[in-house]
Amino acid sequence: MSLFKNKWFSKLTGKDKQEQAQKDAAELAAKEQAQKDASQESAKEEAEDYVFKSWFARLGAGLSKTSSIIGSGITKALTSKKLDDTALEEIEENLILADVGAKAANELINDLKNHKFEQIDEEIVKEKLAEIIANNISSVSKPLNLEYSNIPQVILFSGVNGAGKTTTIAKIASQEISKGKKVIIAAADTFRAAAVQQLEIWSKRVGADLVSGPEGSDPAGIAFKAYDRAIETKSDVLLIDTAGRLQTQTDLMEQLKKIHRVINKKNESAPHHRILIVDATAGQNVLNQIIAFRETIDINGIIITKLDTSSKGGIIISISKNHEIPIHAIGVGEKQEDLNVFEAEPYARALLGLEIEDY
Ligand SMILES: Nc1nc2c(ncn2[C@@H]2O[C@H](COP(=O)(O)OP(=O)(O)O)[C@@H](O)[C@H]2O)c(=O)[nH]1
Ligand SMILES: [Mg+2]
Repeated sequence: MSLFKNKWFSKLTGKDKQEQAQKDAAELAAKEQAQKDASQESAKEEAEDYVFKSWFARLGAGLSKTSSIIGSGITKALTSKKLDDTALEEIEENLILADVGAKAANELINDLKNHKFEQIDEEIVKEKLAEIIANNISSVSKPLNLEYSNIPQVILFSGVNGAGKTTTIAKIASQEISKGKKVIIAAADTFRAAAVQQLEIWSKRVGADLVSGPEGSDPAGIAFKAYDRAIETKSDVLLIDTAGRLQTQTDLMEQLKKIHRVINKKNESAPHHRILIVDATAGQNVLNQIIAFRETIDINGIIITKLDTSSKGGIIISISKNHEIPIHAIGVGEKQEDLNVFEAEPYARALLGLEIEDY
């Protein structure tokens, strides 16, 4: 009995040891995993920091053509270290040159005039003007907010030829896919065969599913087919590319309306986003484009491209003064990472050639 008991006890202790060893091993594994998670997390944070830092750098560089007009205008206007009427007029003229628009430029200058400066120097005036500009445009700065649900979020893109629709769609598709979302692109620009080919290359590169049709086929039919495919494949986002058109081409505007109608019949809240892509180099013409596309498909968002090739970067201020339409994003180059959310303060600082701080 005692032998048996002993044996039993020794067995029990052996089991205890085994359990203890297992427990230790599990604790060690958990600790290692936690360390791994922490280092992955910090690597992710570093990568995010890098993206943001490099975005601010790209934003500053992208707007340099515009900031060299506005910024150097201020430097020149303040050589006498006085912010008198002549200096204010000179600053105003440069704002207009950068396509801020006469009315908006006048309002900004009035705000600047009403500010009591304790000391006048170039840096202080630029800082103040950046603050005034940021306050003026902050209400239109709204990132694209996609509400993922069991039905796809549909975004209809419009804009004149060459504005940057296809490139912007590819950039958005890539950003959504990297978030783990399933994306379908409808190549409803059947006007030119090259347009479909361009999207084929892009969608392969970013990993999106593409619905297209032969050259000259009905764009609304493609949008219709793409919507069904998005439902079947339980996709999160459907991006519809359309043919570039001038706002004055009524038949093409009718075609755009038809795409809108077809999607809206499928789901009355779709297309959830109707985004107009505008090219910053078009300057004040952009304002007429907004009016025309607003009438046609009631656009509810704007993306501005090519700020890097334009000295008319002030156009965003003009847009925000004339239209209460959210500006979702801005493009400062052709690469994927050159499209980012539009934020008032970094933009205003970049416009004046000021340092953009990390925050
Ligand atoms: N520099 C620069 N080029 C851009 C930007 N966005 C688009 N592009 C270029 O503009 C051209 C027309 O773009 P695309 O997307 O085909 O315009 P779409 O006709 O509206 O579809 C292409 O060469 C793009 O690479 C941008 O933000 N900066
Ligand atoms: Mg295109």
